[in-house]
Amino acid sequence: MTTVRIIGAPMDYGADRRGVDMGPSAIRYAELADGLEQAGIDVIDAGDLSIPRAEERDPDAETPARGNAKFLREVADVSDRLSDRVAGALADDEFPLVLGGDHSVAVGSMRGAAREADLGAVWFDAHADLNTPETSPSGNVHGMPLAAVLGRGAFDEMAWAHAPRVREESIAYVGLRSIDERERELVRESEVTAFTMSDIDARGVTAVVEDALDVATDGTDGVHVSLDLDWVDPKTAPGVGTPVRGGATYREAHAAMEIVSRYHERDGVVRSMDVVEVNPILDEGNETATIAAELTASAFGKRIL
Ligand code: B3U
Ligand code: MN
Ligand code: MN
Repeated sequence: MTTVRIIGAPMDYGADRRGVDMGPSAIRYAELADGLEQAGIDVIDAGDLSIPRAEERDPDAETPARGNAKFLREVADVSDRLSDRVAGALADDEFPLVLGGDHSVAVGSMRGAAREADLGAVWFDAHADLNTPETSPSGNVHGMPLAAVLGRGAFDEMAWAHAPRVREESIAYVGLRSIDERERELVRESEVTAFTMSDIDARGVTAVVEDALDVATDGTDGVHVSLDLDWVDPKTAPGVGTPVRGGATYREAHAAMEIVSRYHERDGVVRSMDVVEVNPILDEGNETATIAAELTASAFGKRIL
């Protein structure tokens, strides 16, 4: 039986709007553990990493090659500690489930999961998260985690960021619909496979997610699933920092997670997962956290019947 180890990463250094630091609490409150248990999963909650409040820190502290990236020193520290926790869960034969926090937590998740394995990734997101400190229009690291693990731009020099066992060609986006001007070039020129919302419209979510999982499993030892709740349409999941209309419907989102679970049941390929960008301050009645918990249970095999 699979044992999931929940690791909370209440970090909001990577985002402009405060609130995602409350994500882990809100997702737990939405009965994540119950949902997973209903899917036949054993759950261990390892609690939260302790993370100083952003107000107590200096966003512009000097770090080498920081560019305009904010709170880089703090993100680096969390990333190092989180990657140890994720690698520790895997060493104990448990499945690391990281609750964010903003999407920069994925750097720690992926570095931890890629320590002993060649790691692919399926990135459910409205955004490409491929900015570097040089190209980012906002300076927010939550728009950069994929560039970080790939060691692109200034991240090349940063040992806390670069995960050498993650290759571009093993990464697939699902649901893109908001990409910055300079980032568009980066995505086009990269080896990352990009499935946009247009692909979902044209081909249906099932075919797209199967293709994405094929990309991420091909030639790797396992797959990281990164679920940014802004992938889902903001009418359904309003509690996110950077909502973009035209996202996945409630049913499409569940269908996608059910495909993830089927792949996992068949080949045991999914190695780690993070659920990020839930912002309870912007939410309506904890709806987004509830959907996050439900989608996670679907990803672990909870079915209607
Ligand atoms: N691409 C923009 C916006 C953004 C990225 N990820 C989120 N928002 N959540 C940026 O700031 O890099
Ligand atoms: Mn993201
Ligand atoms: Mn996003």
